[in-house]
Amino acid sequence: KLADIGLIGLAVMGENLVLNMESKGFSVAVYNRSTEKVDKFIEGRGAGKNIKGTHSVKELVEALQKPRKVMMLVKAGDPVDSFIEQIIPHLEEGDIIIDGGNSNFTDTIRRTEYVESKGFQFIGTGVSGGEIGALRGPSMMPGGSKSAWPHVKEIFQAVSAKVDDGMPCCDWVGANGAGHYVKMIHNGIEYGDMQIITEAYQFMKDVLGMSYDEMHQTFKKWNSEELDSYLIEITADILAYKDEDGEPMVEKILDTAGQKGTGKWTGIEAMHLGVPLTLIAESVFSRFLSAQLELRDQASQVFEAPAITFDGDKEAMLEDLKMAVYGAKIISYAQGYNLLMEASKEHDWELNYGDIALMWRGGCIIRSAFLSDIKKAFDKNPGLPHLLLDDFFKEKVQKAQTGWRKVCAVAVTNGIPVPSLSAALAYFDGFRTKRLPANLLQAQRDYFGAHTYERTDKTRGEFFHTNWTGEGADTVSTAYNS
Ligand code: 2AM
Repeated sequence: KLADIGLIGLAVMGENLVLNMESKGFSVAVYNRSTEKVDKFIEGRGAGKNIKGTHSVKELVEALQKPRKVMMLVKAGDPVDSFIEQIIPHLEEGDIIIDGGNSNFTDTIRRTEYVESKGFQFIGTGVSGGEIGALRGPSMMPGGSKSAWPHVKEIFQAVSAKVDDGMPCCDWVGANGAGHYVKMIHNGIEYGDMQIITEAYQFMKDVLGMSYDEMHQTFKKWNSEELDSYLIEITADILAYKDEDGEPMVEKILDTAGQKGTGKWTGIEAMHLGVPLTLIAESVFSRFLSAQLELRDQASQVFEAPAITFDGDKEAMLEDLKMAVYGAKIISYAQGYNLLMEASKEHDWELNYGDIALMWRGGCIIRSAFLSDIKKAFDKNPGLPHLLLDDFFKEKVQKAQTGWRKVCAVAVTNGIPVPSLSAALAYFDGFRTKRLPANLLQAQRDYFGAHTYERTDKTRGEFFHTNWTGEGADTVSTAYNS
């Protein structure tokens, strides 16, 4: 009997996804470049299950029901292109190649076009949730050849995480690279969420002088309130974890953050599309700063930190801190959605923002109760131009700002860095300010480069130049903008 789907790439994500598919009643054929891993899997975790091991791409493809679905979970980059070349000669019209790796969306756009040009279909899908997610139900974000979706929908939605009344955290995202784009934004938001939490941790530890047990209790409490989320939950767990000598494990870990680049991609995308994605960008930069260990070590010997002067009400400050985290989180998602909206226009994806919130609601690293509120906001108004203009979030940010401002002020006074909490607040203040000082900026540009400006008392699109010094010519700058 032919298998329902084929999977290439038996690293831990691949293995777990295969076991997940099989547990939902699908038969799976598997292949891996190093074929000994196929045998090991079939004899080990895959033993006695409806899983067929194969030892070549040809054998894999021939083991599948038509239209064939060949899914790759291999290292992003060249290996994906190499497998596409190996798979194509064995396909027939209507067959589908699926890339479930962490590919850059621009590669997915290119591959969709390429595979379609050969007469086949391509899906690039984000898969989030780590190893456990892959096994128990990940969040899945598929995009690519739309005509392929009806053929994989049943399998994808069966294996994906479910929330509330059984809603799958997987739906069609959009054409070509849309799925991997949404996965990229997910990862950027994940960087932001993690950074905000670490800033709260440092504030608790260094300003409020809290013990690890107290911090554990606080995050546990937060996880039962509006911040209820996977990342807050694991933070509570982590802070309670003691090393063999009884010391908090976290204290033993070197403070230099790693990254695989998806947060960086999100930041670069924001630059490309001109979107103020300040919180995620700060989070990426904060990781870079953490990685400059030696420079920081030198600087810490050169500069004295201000003495911590906080002597207020700790409990009240903790409520303020929660509001700071909550307010910044709203800003981060608002900025992320702002980028999604611009990308949707740029690439004609017609993204469904409520569905995206639902896909992130369970299974993935940023899963949280909060995402239900985002889903509600877009269900209420699918054309909502910005999350902060939704009544629910507007009210929440209004309420959060008092405590949030206090936290930033106390942090600044005490010399504790809160780059993301404060960048988000600065964004909020800029966003709600009717008149920004960009009028002066335009004047400067016109002064030194005759770049012209628009006037408050004339219609938009009419440009003016002032001869500021009396020495410049009347010629204005056009294409050449220095
Ligand atoms: P391997 O077991 O043969 O190394 C995650 O690393 C998955 O991607 C593994 O299944 C791994 O196969 C595969 N992979 C990594 N680099 C690859 C390459 N250059 N060509 C084919 N598969 C690769």
